[in-house]
Amino acid sequence: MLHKLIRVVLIAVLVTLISPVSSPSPSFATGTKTLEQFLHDYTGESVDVDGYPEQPYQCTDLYRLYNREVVGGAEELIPGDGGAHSLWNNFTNAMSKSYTKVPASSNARRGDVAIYGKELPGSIGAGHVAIVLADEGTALKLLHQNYGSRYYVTQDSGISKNYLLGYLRPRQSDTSVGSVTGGGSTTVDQLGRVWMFATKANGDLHYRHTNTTGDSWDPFRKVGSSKSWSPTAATSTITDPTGQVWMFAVKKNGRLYYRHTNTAATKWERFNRVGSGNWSTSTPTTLTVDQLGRVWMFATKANGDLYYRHTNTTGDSWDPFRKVGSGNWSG
Ligand SMILES: [Ca+2]
Repeated sequence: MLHKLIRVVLIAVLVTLISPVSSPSPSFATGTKTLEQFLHDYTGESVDVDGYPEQPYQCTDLYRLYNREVVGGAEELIPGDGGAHSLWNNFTNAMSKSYTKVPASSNARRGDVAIYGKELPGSIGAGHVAIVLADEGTALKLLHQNYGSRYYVTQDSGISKNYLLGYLRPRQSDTSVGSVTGGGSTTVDQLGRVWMFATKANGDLHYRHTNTTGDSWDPFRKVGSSKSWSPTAATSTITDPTGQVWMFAVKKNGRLYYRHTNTAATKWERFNRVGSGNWSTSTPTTLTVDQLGRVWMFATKANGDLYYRHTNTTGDSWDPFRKVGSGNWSG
C-alpha cells in the first residue's frame, strides 16, 4: 500500500515537473467573461445599454458591454460628443487604466478595440467602434453592431482599415507576466486550445488561452483580487475528460482555492476553498487525472504534512483527504 502511494506521489511529482502549475482566486477583478463567451452570448443579438436614441442599437452599446464584461474597465459614458470616434479623440484618464492606445499602423491583436474616425462614410460623423477578431493585413475581421444598417451584432471579415484611428488594447493583454520563482502552468483543453496561468512577482495572477487553431491568444485576464496570490507557488491546472479545465492556487495567506470551467470550457464555476488550513505558499498543488477520469490532487501544508484526495468519476465530489506518511515533507 505504501509503495503504491509512493509510486502515485512520484508520478504526480513528475507530472508537476513536466507541466508547470499556477494559482486561482475567488472572483475576477477585471471582466467576468472570456472573448469566446462574449461572442457566443451576443453574436446575432441586438444590444442596448442606454436606451438611446430612437434606434437604440449603436456600435458604442457593444463596446460598453465589452468594456464591462470582458475588459472590466471603468463604467462611463462615451466621452466627447458621444460618437464612437471620441473613444480615441477624447480618451479619458479612466480609460487609460484599462487600455493603451495603439496606432493604426501597428498590427492589431484579437480583443483590441478598433476605432474609426468621423469621416467614415455612412457614419454621419460618429465614426465606428468594433472588437478585433483578427488582423487580415489591409483589412480586419471585426465583431460589431450597427454596421451596414444591421442593428444587431455581426462578425465580418474584410473590413477596410481606411479611416481607422487606432486601437485601444486592453491592458490585460500585457504579456509581461510571470514571477521569478513561481513559474507558470499550462493545459490543453478538449477544443485544442492551450491555456496558460502565471503569477507576477507582485502576486497578480493572470491567464489566457489560444484559439482552437493555436495561432492567436485571447487577452490576458486577471484572477481574483490584485496582489493576493503567492508568487512562489505556481498555479496548477489540468483538463479532465469531460472537458472541464481545473485550476488550483494558493494565496499569500496560505488559503488554497480551486475552480473549474463548465464542460464546454466557456465559463468558470465558483471558487471553492480547500480545507481550512494553512497551506504551503511555496509548493504548488499537484494534479493528475486517472483512467476513470478522476482528478487527483496532492497538497502540502505549511507544517510539511502532505495530503491527497480525488474526485468521483463524474468530478462533482471529493473523497476525504488522506495524509501521506507521517509528515515532514519538503514544503
Ligand atoms: Ca443605445
